[in-house]
Amino acid sequence: MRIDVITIFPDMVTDAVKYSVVKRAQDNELLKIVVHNLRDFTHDQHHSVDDYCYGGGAGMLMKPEPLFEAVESIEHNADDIKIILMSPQGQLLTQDMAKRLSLSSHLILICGRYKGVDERVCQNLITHEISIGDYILSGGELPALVLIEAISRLIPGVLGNYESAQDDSFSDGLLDCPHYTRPAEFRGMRVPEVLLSGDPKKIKNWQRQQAILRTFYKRPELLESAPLWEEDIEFLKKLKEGDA
Ligand code: 4F9
Repeated sequence: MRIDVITIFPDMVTDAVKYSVVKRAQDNELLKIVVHNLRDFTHDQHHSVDDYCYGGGAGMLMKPEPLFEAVESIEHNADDIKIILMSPQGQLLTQDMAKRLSLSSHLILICGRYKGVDERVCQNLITHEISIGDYILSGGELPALVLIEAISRLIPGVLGNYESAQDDSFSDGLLDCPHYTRPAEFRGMRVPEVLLSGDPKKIKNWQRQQAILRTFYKRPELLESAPLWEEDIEFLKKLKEGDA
């Protein structure tokens, strides 16, 4: 997979992709990340990438010419590319979306700054608009890095078998159950006895119920789309009746 990033802060992106799983993906040649400085595609003396808004109002807008030229400078196959603008107006990033994007062969991520980008960029250059949440940031660089990390982990071969197997059991639409490590007792706080029991069936059962319990209290809306077993539904019913 190849990801091109267009930004006015290239160092911010180049530095951040030198760590952890994203670094490993690149080292193993499963992912190639190329960062482009938007100012390299300006032609005026001041290398301006932004300008005032027609119709007035506060704030600057990103100019269309450098963005079009930056995208056009990237060699790509037209039918197999997604040109993505990181924007608070985009579709909300989810694990499912990351999974779908991880199957792509080429992404171009555009990091907006200022008040946004000229509408002609949205209408005629980009193919997707993605948000990482309902809050305002100063620019799309951190959102682009979040997207890169979420996608990198899903590229086949990037995670070891152990890591991805671990992931599978938690990407079942529920929050994870609580985990404990040694010591079995710390300052009077004990690890739940069932985990010390050595009974794998009992432990699995407890972990599943804890995952449902947590999801029920912390993120109840997730239960509506999580695939549940009959025992889960039974347990949930008891929970709702205040019986568990
Ligand atoms: C982009 C916020 C994606 C959330 C870009 C200001 C942004 C953002 N997700 N905010 N520029």
